[in-house]
Amino acid sequence: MFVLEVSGIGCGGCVSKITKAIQSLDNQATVSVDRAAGKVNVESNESPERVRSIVEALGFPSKIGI
Ligand SMILES: [Cu+2]
Repeated sequence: MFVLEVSGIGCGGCVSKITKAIQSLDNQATVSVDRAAGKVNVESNESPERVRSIVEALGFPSKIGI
């Protein structure tokens, strides 16, 4: 599992956009979004960097958390 720190998750629509985008890379991915904390927890075989870049391509500045 890895965590992305994501800015600008304003509403539930953003949460579902982000979730769907990650699942389009890996349909087995488990995604859980903590909107208040700006953290997206991802369980996936995809690399954190690929997941980060697809989230960023949606317009959400993202970095890989620790
Ligand atoms: Cu939104």
